[in-house]
Amino acid sequence: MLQSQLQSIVEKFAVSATVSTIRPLGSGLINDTYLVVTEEKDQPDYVLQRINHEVFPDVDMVMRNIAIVTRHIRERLIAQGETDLRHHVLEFLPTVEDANRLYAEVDGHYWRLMVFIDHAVTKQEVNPESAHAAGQSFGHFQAMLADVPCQLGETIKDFHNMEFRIEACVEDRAGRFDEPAVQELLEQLGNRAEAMTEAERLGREGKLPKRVCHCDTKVNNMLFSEDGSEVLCVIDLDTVMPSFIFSDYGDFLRTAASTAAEDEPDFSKIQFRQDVFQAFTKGYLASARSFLTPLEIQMLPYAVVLFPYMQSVRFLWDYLNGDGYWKVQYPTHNLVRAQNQFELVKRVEEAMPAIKAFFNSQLN
Ligand code: GN1
Ligand code: MG
Repeated sequence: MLQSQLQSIVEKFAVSATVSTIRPLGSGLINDTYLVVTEEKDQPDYVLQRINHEVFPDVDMVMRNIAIVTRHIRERLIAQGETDLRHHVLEFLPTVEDANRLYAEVDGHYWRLMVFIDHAVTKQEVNPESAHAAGQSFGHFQAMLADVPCQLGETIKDFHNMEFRIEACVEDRAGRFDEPAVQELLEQLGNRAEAMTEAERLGREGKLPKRVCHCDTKVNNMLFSEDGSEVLCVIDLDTVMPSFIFSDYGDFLRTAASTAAEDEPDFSKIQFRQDVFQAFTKGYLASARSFLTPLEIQMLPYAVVLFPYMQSVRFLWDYLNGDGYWKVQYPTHNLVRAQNQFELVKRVEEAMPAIKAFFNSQLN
């Protein structure tokens, strides 16, 4: 996009600094992101982002959730005595037209502007140390939001609803249902469907609460201090919504504790990393244990299986329906991903005695 176009979008927001340049930032696939550099030394730079409203159809809901969450976190941090708020919570700017609105619509596209957090780095690599930091930060994020007074919206409806994800797998728009590999996977997934939908049943019985979750807990969704020693802030808040707490605990381990990428076709490379699992769990329990119910804690091992299982079902759904959601590089790419994630389910099942033994050692 032209500088002048981007500049005029920035002008829709209540920015007092003078913009010097605007340039692309990062490599995110979902949203388009730019760094807005300002001239004044005492003014921050900004991040301008176009929100992908195909993935997030209700932009207003996304930004309302983010407003509630960042305001609540800011209050919590102030109460904890934090003085450097700029580095510890995202700050979105209102528009010039409406001080209560955190996004602007321009030619059918939706934009937002936030303060750029300087002196910060992201990490792509997971090791026990960063896994521990991630556990602690995502647990702390949930803990700070455990008493949000307002109801948040579901920015992607039924996002982590296992019953819904299984039911969706009956559609076969691409006509791939009868392939032997599909049938085999469906049978194995079906054998576990009852066990994997336990959270929804317990939720209906009023035994398991939904809480504000991040719902995209990856190591690169946290900002670290420049020397890498401290997590400053959890970022990428589009998927923040009510969910069972398993979303943030289980989905991190799905990617971080597997020795192979989620589309690795050589399944013999898939192992479950006990070191990452243990470090992440220790960090998570340290910050989340105080607000979790006994049942939530007791079910954390279930969450470790649930997320590779759910991702296997979601990839298979996309394969059956013609690969409209995840980009594919070859025709069976989504099938391979679904099989890969199911392989991880089996590795986690094998590791379950060790997983449970570790929990016992931590909780007693
Ligand atoms: C999507 O694009 P990315 O990596 O942030 C998906 C996640 C899946 C993941 C699997 C909004 O996340 O739920 O786990 O792909 N996000 C959405 O690769 O569907
Ligand atoms: Mg993301």
